[in-house]
Amino acid sequence: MNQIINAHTCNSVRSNPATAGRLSTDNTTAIADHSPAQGGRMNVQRLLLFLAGCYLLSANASAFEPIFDAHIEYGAGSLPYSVTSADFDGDGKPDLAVANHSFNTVSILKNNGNGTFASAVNYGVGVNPYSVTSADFDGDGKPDLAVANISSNSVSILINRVCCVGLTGNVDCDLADVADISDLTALIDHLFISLASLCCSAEANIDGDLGGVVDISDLTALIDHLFISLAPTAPCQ
Ligand SMILES: [Ca+2]
Ligand SMILES: [Ca+2]
Ligand SMILES: [Ca+2]
Ligand SMILES: [Ca+2]
Repeated sequence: MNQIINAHTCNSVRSNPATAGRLSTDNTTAIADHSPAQGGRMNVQRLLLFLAGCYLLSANASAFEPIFDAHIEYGAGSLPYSVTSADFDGDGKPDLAVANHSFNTVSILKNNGNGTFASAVNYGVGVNPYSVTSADFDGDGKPDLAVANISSNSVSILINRVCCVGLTGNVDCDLADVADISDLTALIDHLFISLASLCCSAEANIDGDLGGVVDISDLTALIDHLFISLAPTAPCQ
């Protein structure tokens, strides 16, 4: 099959099937010439191959053809100069970070999971942020932020400290996100001994009550998880 298969030749055949008989590498040799003297049977086979190629070309082209809905506006800070995307809260859906030049902030817009985004939450950075990018700078698996500040000649690094991802129980906020005896100790300390504040109260809401209260019920749930039923802890809220 020596004819050129591209959008031009395919469209030519679609718009005028009669041209099929003239398509070939040099557009002069007949492909679908039915004359026995011209080897018509072989040329019909080549025409079928050509049309199959057009079909594949069309299928591949449609797979990459972008079609966008009307735009939706979300508020950020003043003079947003730069935007990047990463899954900042670990729910598997890409979120947005926007550098706001005049507000000296970065806005984080969490992905609702259906193509919409939650309202911006702002974090302070240097003076007149000009661009923002994301990478895991501390190696904990969570994307962090780096912001270039044009007027303070600096880069702001914002380490991502996601509070509770997946299941609860990592009361001591260890980087491996493991629920074990250390978390039981931390919870007992919080509830009965030093009453120290928690690094992430959502991790300690182990029974998953909707109010997010951390109390003896959570201690009971953690003991059950670790020593008795071994049932999974409640999901983070
Ligand atoms: Ca996300
Ligand atoms: Ca990180
Ligand atoms: Ca832990
Ligand atoms: Ca609770």
